[in-house]
Parts: sequence; C-alpha cells; structure tokens
Amino acid sequence: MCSQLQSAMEDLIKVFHSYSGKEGDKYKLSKAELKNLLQGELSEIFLSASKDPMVVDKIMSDLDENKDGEVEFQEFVVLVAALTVACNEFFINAAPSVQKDDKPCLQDVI
Ligand SMILES: [Ca+2]
Repeated sequence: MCSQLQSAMEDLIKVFHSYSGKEGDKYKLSKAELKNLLQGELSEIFLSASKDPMVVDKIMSDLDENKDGEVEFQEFVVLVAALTVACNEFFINAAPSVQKDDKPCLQDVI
C-alpha cells in the first residue's frame, strides 16, 4: 500500500495527465487544458479566471518557464508547491484558533 505522501504524489500526476491528455502533446497542458484544470480542480481559488480570460493568460505566462506555450508537469508542480506553501503558512498562523470541524481550506488563503 502506498504511503499518504506517495498517493498524494500519484494523484498529482494523475490529475495533470487527465487534463494534459485531451489535445496536442499528451504530457503538456495547452492553454485550454490549463484553463480546464484551474476551473475543474482549483475553482475556489481561480473562480475569477472564468470571468477574466486574462487571468489564465497571466498564470500561463508565469508557469511557462521555457516559453513554449505549454505547461509541462515540472512547470505545473511549481504552482501546486507555491499554493501548498501559502496554505501551510495559513494553517500555521490560524492554528491556535482553528476548530476541528472548521478547517481552513485553500480558498481561505488567497
Ligand atoms: Ca512550457
């Protein structure tokens, strides 16, 4: 059986591939695929992305380090890591007052 962290890593890969495999390069996210991933998986955080198409452009250009117009897994995990770090800081700061059934979520961070 996989450890918790290993299955989280596996999930990260699976989620990426389930969106990246829709068109073009199977292992890279096109802008449309990135938009679908943000809306499907991170909608609480990037809710405004659906209203403002420039938000997806901005995230795309921030993530696309090698400027090939697509986001590969390596570039994608940078976003996930940054969000996870922000979330961790929020948990640390909020820890003393947080109730068990009132856990902060990613959308409270941004
Ligand atoms: Ca790229």
